[in-house]
Amino acid sequence: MKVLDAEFVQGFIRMANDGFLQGWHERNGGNLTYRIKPEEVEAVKEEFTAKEWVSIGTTVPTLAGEYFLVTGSGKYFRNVILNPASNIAIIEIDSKGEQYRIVWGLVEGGRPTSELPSHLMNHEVKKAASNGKHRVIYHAHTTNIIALTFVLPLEDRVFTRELWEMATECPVVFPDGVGVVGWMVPGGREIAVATSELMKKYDVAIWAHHGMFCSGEDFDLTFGLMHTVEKSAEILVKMLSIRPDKLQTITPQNFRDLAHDFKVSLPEEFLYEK
Ligand code: 2HA
Ligand code: ZN
Repeated sequence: MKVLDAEFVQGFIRMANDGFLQGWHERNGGNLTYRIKPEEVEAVKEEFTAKEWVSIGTTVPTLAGEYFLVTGSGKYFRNVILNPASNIAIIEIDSKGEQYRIVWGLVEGGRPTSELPSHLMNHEVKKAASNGKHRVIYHAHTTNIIALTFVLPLEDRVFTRELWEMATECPVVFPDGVGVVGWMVPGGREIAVATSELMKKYDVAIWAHHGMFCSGEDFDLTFGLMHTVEKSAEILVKMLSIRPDKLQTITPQNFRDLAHDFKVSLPEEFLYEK
């Protein structure tokens, strides 16, 4: 089968375009990676031609031998749907988890996303934490979440609680909460380590004054998670723009009742009295 005919490639392209249409990918902002299933690699590998090995910049031993579909560094999400073979690539990880090589795509040249260290370290953590189920890592420049990082304390418990309060579905969609890292230089190992540390506990990590990372099992769940968190942030921005306080809200006991009926467990650390 041709790479571009494969369902996982079509799903990846659609997600990139959906993210662009949301306004989360100005210029070359954001990046997306998918850990390809062995049977999906098998189905398309006749089209692979391997390029040279390149250092990842960090070590991901538990991803040795895995293949990823990734967006390209400096490439624009809005162009992915028009010309996927020039804007995305399939990469293979070496047997030690230290290097990658391009086996398909980026036909006009280029490298995988500048955030490859963060993506791969997140994949390592989520692969282990989900028994291999999580396959998608998504980074986007979500406007309202970024705005909130200028006015809310950069604490997991504050972001989680405020986002939960803005829409009843939120605690059901992200019951583990969200993590936050303070401003850091993007692209390197340091921010990758900080993000993957948060990913041990959460499926969502917020980068102050920059954007968000989400992890999930498939494209629908991961896009849906990003969309839900950002929608909640939008409501909070609107609410704060109307007046700084709330006349009424969802209370800690309301959350406990919701958790009971929807059979999710909501950590008490987020249900503090204000
Ligand atoms: O330009 O989003 O964080 C890609 C990015 C870097
Ligand atoms: Zn970014």
